[in-house]
Amino acid sequence: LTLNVRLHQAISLDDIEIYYQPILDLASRKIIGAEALMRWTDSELGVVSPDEFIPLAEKNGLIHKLGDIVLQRACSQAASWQSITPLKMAINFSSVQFRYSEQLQARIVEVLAQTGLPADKLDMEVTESLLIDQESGLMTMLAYLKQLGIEMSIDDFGTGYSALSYLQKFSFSKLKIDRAFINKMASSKSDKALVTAILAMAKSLEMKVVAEGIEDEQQAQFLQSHGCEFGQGYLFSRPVTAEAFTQLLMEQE
Ligand code: G
Ligand code: G
Ligand code: NA
Repeated sequence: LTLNVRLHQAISLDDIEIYYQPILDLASRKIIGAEALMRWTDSELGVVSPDEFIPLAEKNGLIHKLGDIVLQRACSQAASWQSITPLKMAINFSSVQFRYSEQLQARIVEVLAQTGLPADKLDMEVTESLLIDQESGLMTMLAYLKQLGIEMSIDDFGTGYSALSYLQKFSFSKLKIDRAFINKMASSKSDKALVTAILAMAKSLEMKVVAEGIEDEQQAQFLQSHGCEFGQGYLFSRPVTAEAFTQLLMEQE
């Protein structure tokens, strides 16, 4: 209950911050994108992880408001970063946000217009759970957003149930390999085999791949040599404030 009340308060006091983690082209090691990640430090509770407050927000409906804050701020930030480098902004969308799919779709179109961010610079990250209880309008909506130029990505790939061919039907053009697999590649032959197989299948279906949670050079090299084009992880940078991210962009130009 406390957390619930504090979260309402955090939203009205504008206490939710957005951090940005660079997404790199593994070959050139240049930043080609950013993932927007919510951060909340409560004056009494301290740092509250999104793993804690997002599931709560999905239950009490605050996810719609939170999602809108991230959408608005991250698109506005990405629009201003275009003058430094043409990066894509990856934003996480909860499956719950798609329950009001018409409003969500309208709001995305509106925010792109307001912020001036080109549609092809927005990357929507959703999880496989979105496709479980697919209502009829979902496929139409995803196809519409894709046709605007928005990239649709599947997050945490490998933890859910989707087949790659199925994702392709739903207009997804990119997948993010869950960091649990990347993390275990060095110690687990089967995880390494799984990652290799995902990369091979993604290639034959012409889907782009981002590996998450890259923490060392060995992982980066292995992934790159097996056809993974993009990467994200502590090896390159942790999620940082907008100011720090701007600095990273300036340094590479
Ligand atoms: O940043 P961190 O690893 O602590 O995030 C934990 C989880 O919270 C991740 O699964 C991430 O996708 C999720 N998360 C972070 N920011 C957002 C957001 O803006 N929207 C949604 N739906 N999930 C988010
Ligand atoms: O589920 P999602 O992909 O949105 O998760 C992103 C989360 O992963 C963020 O909370 C971010 O802080 C975390 N993260 C990003 N890079 C790394 C990494 O290299 N190692 C670990 N352990 N976590 C990472
Ligand atoms: Na994500």
